[in-house]
Parts: sequence; C-alpha cells; structure tokens
Amino acid sequence: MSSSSTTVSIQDLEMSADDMDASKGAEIYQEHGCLVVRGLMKPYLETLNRDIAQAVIESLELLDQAKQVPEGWVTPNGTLFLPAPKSFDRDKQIMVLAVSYYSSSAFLQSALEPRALDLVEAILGPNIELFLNGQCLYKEAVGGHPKNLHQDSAYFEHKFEGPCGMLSYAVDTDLVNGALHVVPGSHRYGSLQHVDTFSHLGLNSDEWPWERAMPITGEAGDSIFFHVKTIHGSKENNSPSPRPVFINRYRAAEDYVVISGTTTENRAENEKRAEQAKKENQRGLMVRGFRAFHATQS
Ligand SMILES: O=C(O)CCC(=O)C(=O)O
Repeated sequence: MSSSSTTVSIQDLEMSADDMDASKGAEIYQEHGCLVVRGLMKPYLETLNRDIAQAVIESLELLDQAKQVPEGWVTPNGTLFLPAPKSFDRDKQIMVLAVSYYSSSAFLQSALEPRALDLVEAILGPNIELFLNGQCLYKEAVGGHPKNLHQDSAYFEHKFEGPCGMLSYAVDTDLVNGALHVVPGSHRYGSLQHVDTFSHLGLNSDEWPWERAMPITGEAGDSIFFHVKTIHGSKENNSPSPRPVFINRYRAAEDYVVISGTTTENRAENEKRAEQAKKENQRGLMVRGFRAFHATQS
C-alpha cells in the first residue's frame, strides 16, 4: 500500500465552498490528486435533480428501442444501460444517464460556477475549456452498479496534464449508497494497465482491492475534484433510493486526447493511432481565458 494512502485523512482533502481559498485548494489537489469542496454545487441541485428524474423516466420509456454497443445498450436519447442484477424486474439497469449540457441548462450552469472555475484556473492555468458535455452516473436503488477502481486516463489519455474532473453528489452519499472512493497520491503513479470489468475498464481487483482507497462520504452538493490519473471508483448502491452524481470536466485549452477507449480491445486499437492525434476537432467551449490561434495547431 502506498504511504500516501495510509496517512492521508479526509480533513487533509477538504474545504468549505463558503470560505473557499482557490490557491490553497489547488495546493491540496496538486499534492493528493483530489480535493473535496463541501457545498459547492448546492445552488444547482434542485433543478438538476428535476432534470435527472425526467431523464430517468424518458430513458425507461425508450428502453425497448435500446441498441447494443460494446459497453452495454444505448437508448435513442443516449442513456447507457448495463445488465441488471437478478433482483431487478427488468434485465437492464441505468449506468450513464442522458443528462448533459445539451439537455439540462442547470447542468451547463453548474459547469460555469465561478468558484469552481477559480479553482480550476488555479490548477490548470488561465485558459480553460470544457472537456465532454457533462456526465451523469446513475446507480439505481437496491443493487445499482458498482464502478470499479480505475483511472480516467484509461478512457481518455491526454497529451499534456489532462482534465480535472469535478464529480458532485446529487443526493447525500454514504457507504451504503455508493460513496466515491479515491486513492490519494495515485495521480503520480503514471498510466496503469487496466482490464475489462463489469463497469468497463478497471484495475485488477486483486492488486487494487477497495481497502486501498479512501471513501469520501458527503452531502448533496459536495464536489470532489480529481486528476485524470487519480484512482477512483464507487461500490454498488444498497440503499432504497437512486444515487446519481454529475461530473463536469475541464482541461487546458491546448490539451487533447491521444488515446481513448472503453475496452482493452478498442483501447489497444486506438493506441496504434496515438501519434496521429491532433487538437483539431477537439476544441471545447472556453470557460476561462482565451484560445490563441496557435493553440489549435498541433
Ligand atoms: O458514479 C461514480 O461514483 C463513479 C464515477 C466515475 O468513477 C467516473 O465517471 O469515472
């Protein structure tokens, strides 16, 4: 076990949104690869939870039109389903719910929260773009899927520093309904080999059991900032209510994906083309600063 994961406590990783100090937050993030900001997303919760609930109804209504993909099944609105546990009254469960900047204005507004951007600017520098369109991971009640420990760089390895993710709890989240687990300091371990798991690319669970990670329990509206190489994941939801999180991701304006993947097979294929990756066609909307023209040439 790494010394950092044994000695770090939650108090070392957290601050309150009410008296947030962006440079202190950036220091914690640089040192541990994660930072918890309590209450940061509270202003967006009511509307976002309404949109999440609507997307669930919509997705279940569309389930009979779902198409099979390497990761599971996708409904026409874009929700990704996995096989359901036997206890469910249907054979598929929601994994990634179709709520994004394209469907939820509250989601986009949450990505533009000035205190979040102050922090990301202190971490990544002055010129920042959105990476991806906002993501909602949704664990259904009583047995909703685990997301095995992994590094996001297994899914999207970047040319430079890579994105900073901000995962926010949409409901109070504890050890029963699927608290996010992180391995502090693991952003310095480089890109680790991942294997295919039920929840897609994940670390070998013999080498990376849950005990190596620290659970972060929290209230609805708490946000966890984490580095693209920080090992993280969450266990299944054993509570009687759903457990959604919503994720905003930011990266430096000049950064871009060099290898993407969701399975060992498609990642290995994409690795062969890493040298050809370009910033071109990978531009996200700017949320801080300015994109100089030369930043798009590579
Ligand atoms: O739902 C969760 O807690 C897991 C989210 C996550 O690990 C991810 O999106 O990379």
